[in-house]
Amino acid sequence: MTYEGRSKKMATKVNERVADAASRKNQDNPDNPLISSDKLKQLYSTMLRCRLLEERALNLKKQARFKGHYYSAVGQEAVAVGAGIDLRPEDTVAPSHRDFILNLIKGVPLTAMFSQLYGRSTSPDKGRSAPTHSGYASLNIITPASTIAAQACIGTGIAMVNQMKGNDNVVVAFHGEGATSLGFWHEAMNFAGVRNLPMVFVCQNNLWAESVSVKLQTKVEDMSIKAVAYGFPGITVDGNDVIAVYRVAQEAIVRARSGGGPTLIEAKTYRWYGHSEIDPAKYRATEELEDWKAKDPIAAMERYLTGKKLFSADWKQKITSEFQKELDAAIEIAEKAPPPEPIEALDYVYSFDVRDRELNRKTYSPQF
Ligand SMILES: Cc1ncc(C[n+]2csc(CCOP(=O)(O)OP(=O)(O)O)c2C)c(N)n1
Repeated sequence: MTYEGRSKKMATKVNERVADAASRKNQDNPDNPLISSDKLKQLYSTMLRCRLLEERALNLKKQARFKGHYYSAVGQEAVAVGAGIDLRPEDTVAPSHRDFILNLIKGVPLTAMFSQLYGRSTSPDKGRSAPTHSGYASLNIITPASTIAAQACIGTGIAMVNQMKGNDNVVVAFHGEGATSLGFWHEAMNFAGVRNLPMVFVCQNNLWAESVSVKLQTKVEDMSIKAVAYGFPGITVDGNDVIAVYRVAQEAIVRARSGGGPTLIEAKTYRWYGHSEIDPAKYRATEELEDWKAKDPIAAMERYLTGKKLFSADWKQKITSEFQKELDAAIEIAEKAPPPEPIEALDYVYSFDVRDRELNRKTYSPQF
């Protein structure tokens, strides 16, 4: 069988299982296969809160209220929400630079998130990885590194630890399609496949890696096909359909938890803004952006919920105004918090002896 044929067969198998599961009626709500009304509403409200957070953070950056860059995920919210919403605190998220909202989804307090953006002493890592390279140890969110795809490798190490300990925790690694062109990513995929690790790779294919089109990065149309080389399922899903992402991710997570090994999910989506706040994204056509804006995952879910009589403008307004107040409060705390003391930069880096040397470089004389 050809390479494409094998991959399609694998993807079809996964599709069949998803369809099977979907056809079983949800006992809580027989009108909605698998997903309860509460879950549907939670998927929507979480996407909305992610959008509000992203827009606010980007605007603060544009006003130069904090330093560094901001990599907005506006337009892509359905992927992080669909794949991340039901993760347990013990599950690990291995994020990339565009995944700040995963912190919100996994339950990191907003005060910690904004303190991180502002690099304040109140941030979990005392400003070391500001602004968006934001991790949170107690909820098992690895701090992203700038090095693309690096976190996928670190994620495999954590998945291996989970496997050795015999627990049922999973690791979900998020990255862009650009990451799939890097050696790190292939090493992580290979290792996860060989060891049958409890892991899910979520590739957010937004068509651009900075200014490089996906067509200049890889000859394959679907990134999911790359899983074939590593012997585990790959599946492509509409990344602007939060229900589709949720179903596919649930299936992959359940399989990983129960010893069935890794899955690669490719979610096709789009970032509305430039790579970071300084990028006007002139390399892409206006029509392309407009086409994708018409596929806004949040508006699509509003239409879906309206059809199910689960949506009202008042409800949306209530979520919006309550969350804006929470954002105001967290931003105020971050803005008022002091920066870390310069000397704290040496904590966790140098032992105390070496610290003395570093602090007194001009006068230091070694003691023998
Ligand atoms: C190893 C490495 N190469 C290049 C860069 C510079 N860089 C930062 S983000 C980025 C684009 C990544 O694209 P993708 O993985 O598709 O994620 P997206 O930004 O689209 O979310 C690049 C090339 C880097 N940080 N690390």
